[in-house]
Amino acid sequence: MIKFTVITLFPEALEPYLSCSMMWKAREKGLAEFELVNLRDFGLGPHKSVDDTPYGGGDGMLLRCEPVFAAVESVKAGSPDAKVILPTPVGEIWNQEMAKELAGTLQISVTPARHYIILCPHYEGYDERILSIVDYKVSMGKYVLTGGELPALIIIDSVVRLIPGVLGGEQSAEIESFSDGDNLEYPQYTKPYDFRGMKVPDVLLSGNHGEIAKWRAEHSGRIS
Ligand code: 6GU
Repeated sequence: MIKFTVITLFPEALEPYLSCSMMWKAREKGLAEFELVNLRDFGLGPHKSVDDTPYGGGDGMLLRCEPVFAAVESVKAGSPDAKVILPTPVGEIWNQEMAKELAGTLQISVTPARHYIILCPHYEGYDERILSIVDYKVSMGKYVLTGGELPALIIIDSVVRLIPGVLGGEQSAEIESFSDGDNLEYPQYTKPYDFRGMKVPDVLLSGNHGEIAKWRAEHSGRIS
């Protein structure tokens, strides 16, 4: 069982994705648990404020420390070993190895944490002191998003699909064979054989497993 707690100002943005397809199945099978915590609940004063202007001036608002620390501490109270992930465009660029590390499926992995807290920044950024409670800073690539919600879903999806039993047996075995090591992925086809004149490569219909494997190796691309 792996658990993700997402601390966010927009839990309603995450809920639908976590309630369908493989994420839902992972939940149903008891392999993954998702919890959404509304950062607003930890806001200050009658307006439940979570942000303020930057010292030194500048545009925009920054997430302030108090609500973020209070939210993380409330989750950690029941789960002291949970690790905190901060999606930020200045983090390490997320990749398959990192997904495996979190899933605990790396060969050389230390005992994986079973509970991850994803802290979604919003507005123009966050008070730097928030980093003192963060274990991993991760970026989804070299572009800027408005908040950490989409990155949180990407992290969760890429980790949960690696948990044994989440994908169907046949599918997972196949994915295993090309998500390891060199991350090879080859072109695939299903029926019909001829779609608007575009035909399936004949080798795939040959029944010759050696030739098929060779063709796939020759036509593989790298994920990364
Ligand atoms: Cl993790 N956050 C934001 N706000 N923008 C991003 C990102 C993360 N990764 C790429 N762009």
